[in-house]
Amino acid sequence: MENLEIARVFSQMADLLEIQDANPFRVRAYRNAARLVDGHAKPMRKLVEEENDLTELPAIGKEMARHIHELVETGSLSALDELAQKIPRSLIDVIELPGVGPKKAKKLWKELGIETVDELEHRAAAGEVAALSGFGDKSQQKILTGIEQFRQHRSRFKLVDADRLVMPLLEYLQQSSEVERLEVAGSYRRRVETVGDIDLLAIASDAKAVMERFTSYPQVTLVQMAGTTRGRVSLQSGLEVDLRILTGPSYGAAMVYFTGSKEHNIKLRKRAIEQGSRLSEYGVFRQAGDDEEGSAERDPWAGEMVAGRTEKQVYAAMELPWIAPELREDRGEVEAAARNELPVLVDLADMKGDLQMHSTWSDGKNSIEEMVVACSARGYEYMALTDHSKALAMTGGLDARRLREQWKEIEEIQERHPEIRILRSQEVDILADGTLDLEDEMLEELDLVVVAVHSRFELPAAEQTARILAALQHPQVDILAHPTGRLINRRPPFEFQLDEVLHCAKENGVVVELNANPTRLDLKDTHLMLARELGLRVAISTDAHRVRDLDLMHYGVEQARRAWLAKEDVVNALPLEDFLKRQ
Ligand code: DGT
Ligand code: CA
Ligand code: CA
Ligand code: ZN
Repeated sequence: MENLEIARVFSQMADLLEIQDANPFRVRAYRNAARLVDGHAKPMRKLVEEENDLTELPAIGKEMARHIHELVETGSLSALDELAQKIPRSLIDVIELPGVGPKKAKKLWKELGIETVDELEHRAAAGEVAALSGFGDKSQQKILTGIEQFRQHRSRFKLVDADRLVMPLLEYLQQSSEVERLEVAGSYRRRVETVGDIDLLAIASDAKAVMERFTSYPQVTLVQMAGTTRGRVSLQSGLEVDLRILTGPSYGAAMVYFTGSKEHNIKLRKRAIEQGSRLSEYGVFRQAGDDEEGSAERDPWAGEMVAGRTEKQVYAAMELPWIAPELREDRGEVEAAARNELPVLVDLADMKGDLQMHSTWSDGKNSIEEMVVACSARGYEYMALTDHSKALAMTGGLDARRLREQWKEIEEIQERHPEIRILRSQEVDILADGTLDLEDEMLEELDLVVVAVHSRFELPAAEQTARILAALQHPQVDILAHPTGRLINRRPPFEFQLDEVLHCAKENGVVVELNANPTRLDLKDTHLMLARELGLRVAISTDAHRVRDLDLMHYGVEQARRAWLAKEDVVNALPLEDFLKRQ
């Protein structure tokens, strides 16, 4: 069980205890434990394996330590199961809605019998919630808006969280000798920044055995369905997983179908029809008679099957080259494929450097040398150290004096590591008036100037835009970092005119960042497509705050691929020489 899941169990405990009017001290203990576990660098699983004393962790007492052991060893928590006997588990989602909380959830449950978000939506829409004492029209409206947000955000998992939850499940299933092939399709395979659910496809020598193994995965809290070829379960984390068991001759067609997107599939099916064939999750079939539509409804295998085993064959049967999953969004990829004009997408192996990272000089967790060794180990030719500037005092941002001291250290480390070029840089704050948080003479001595907005997100759009435009016009600026400021599922982008900013970046030769941190992914895919159309170049940077964050680069590359970017569009895919000479 992963930290994320353990943390979720703890916060569910806290929610249910709160509804029970349990001792607030106990509730807080669970909340604190949840926060600690979620933020902990090392998996609890490992700590337990290595027989560490968990009570040495802050916020973990004897009871929490026992719980963690139980969760790691059994995948569930008996204390939560006991609580859920008295209080429906589904109330947890209700409690976590904006404008609800434990007290109101309890009232909704006791007085209206509401146990789920769906029921709450129903009853609120019918006006029944406003009639409860302590609620009223306003509060009812707030709940309805909250439910909308819940459906948009909370029900979707960040890709990185999905990765953490899916990997152990795949490993578990693959341990079974009956599994011959197993892959993830859906939005996960398209590397969408958030996923609604997970779609697994498998070929099995014994479908029944594999289905049984799937539904008995220790993290399963609910088996929604378990047929012979399809199963669907909910996991402890709230993630829902579909498993479909397929046959070899249709595997490729099913991969195309279940990878989606739905819009991509619709476009493909239309093309098939135009070519006198039929595409389905079973394969590509040549039309036999004139009564095609009808016969296919009666028999999905009607007509002559011309492809199905591999995706490549399925696309080829429609006279198309294979299309990378990241492109399958019906954003022109089918048309481009038909003209044989698909871009050669940037790949993780193309990346030659990382242009944003922090060290212990500001808010990073590793020393400069540790970061250098790690970048060098990743085969990079260059790296930029971008500790914060002084306006971000809470991060220990550097003023001119400390920056010069840092340069001395960089120089020494550079001598020991000639294999990688360490660029002197800084993540310079764009101040509220659009000026930069570092003196011009210092900016001139930097190898790379990265600028970013970290404050005053609430400025009116016109002011925010003007602020950023002013910064971009500064002659020393090289890169605009995390341009929209959004945090996925947590904070919307601040309000400003992105198109104006992109135009201004183009005019001033400023590169825009694609921050690869999976919570940011900023710019996002559709924005990057705009940037690409304008001929802007993009820097894919991890914004690492510790060595292991450097491995988040692939999330950036995947997002870049979704935006059709080739390596030529990515400035840090350039070899060192070209990077230094770039315009
Ligand atoms: P998600 O789970 O919301 O992140 O997004 P997806 O794309 O994984 O969607 P999901 O899980 O509902 O379905 C997986 C794939 O199955 C989807 O990408 C395309 C295919 N699919 C599902 N429903 C339909 C449909 O009604 N028509 C077509 N053409 N394809 C569908
Ligand atoms: Ca899905
Ligand atoms: Ca699904
Ligand atoms: Zn930043």
